[in-house]
Amino acid sequence: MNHRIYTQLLDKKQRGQKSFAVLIDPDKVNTTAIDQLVKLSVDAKVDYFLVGGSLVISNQLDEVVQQIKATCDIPVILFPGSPSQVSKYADALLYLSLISGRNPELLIGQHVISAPFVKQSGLEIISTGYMVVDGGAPTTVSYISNASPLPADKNEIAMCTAMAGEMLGMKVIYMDAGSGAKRSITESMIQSVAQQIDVPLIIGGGITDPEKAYRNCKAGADVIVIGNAIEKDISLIKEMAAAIHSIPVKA
Ligand code: 1GP
Repeated sequence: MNHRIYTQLLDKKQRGQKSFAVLIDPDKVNTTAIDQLVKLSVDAKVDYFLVGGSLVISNQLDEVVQQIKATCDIPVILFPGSPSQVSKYADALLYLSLISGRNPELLIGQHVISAPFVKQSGLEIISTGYMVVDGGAPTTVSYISNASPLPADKNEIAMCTAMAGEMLGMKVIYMDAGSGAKRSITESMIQSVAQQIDVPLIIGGGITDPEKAYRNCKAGADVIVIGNAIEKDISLIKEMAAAIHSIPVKA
């Protein structure tokens, strides 16, 4: 297995270089929309595409990934909502264990069932401690996961969960307020977690303005994921990228 994407994430973290990932839900795009999204993303120097959704109904994951790969060099990372969301055409896969929940199926059960299939894909697998934080609305992810989200004001729980994830060997921590969250994750929670872990920290859910994305990076996020806000206004890609990339990189 290659470690290209992960090595790049670590390298960027070391230099304090922040990344912007655009989330694409394969259920919500068509060929024209993907072309437009890719063009704007290339122009804005988007770092990654995250492809997936909690509820992929359509069967077009392979097609979506292939179309992106055929038109640009931006790495495509799968963000699967279920074990069936695997496409060998992507660059890597976030192998998510829902460490904020206590549903054994999403901690390890589904992984056991899908392991041979995931391995066979040949994808770069990035073990991910996935933490769903209460975003003020029951989002698809919290419903599907059937696990209570981590309370938004309990920084200590978030901190200890992330530390445990890292010590268990997870390569990244992804804190998610859920797609379309009313409240994104607070800067104080991001800061508490970032101070305690060395692995890259991905933050997403309900980020709608560039200022918020910038503040999240300042608080310690290494990768900012945005889906909903861009679905609503595609021109936001440019502003979001500019805000995230404005954080100075260490020499
Ligand atoms: C959801 O973190 C992602 O899993 C992104 O959330 O769609 O609210 O940007 P939004």
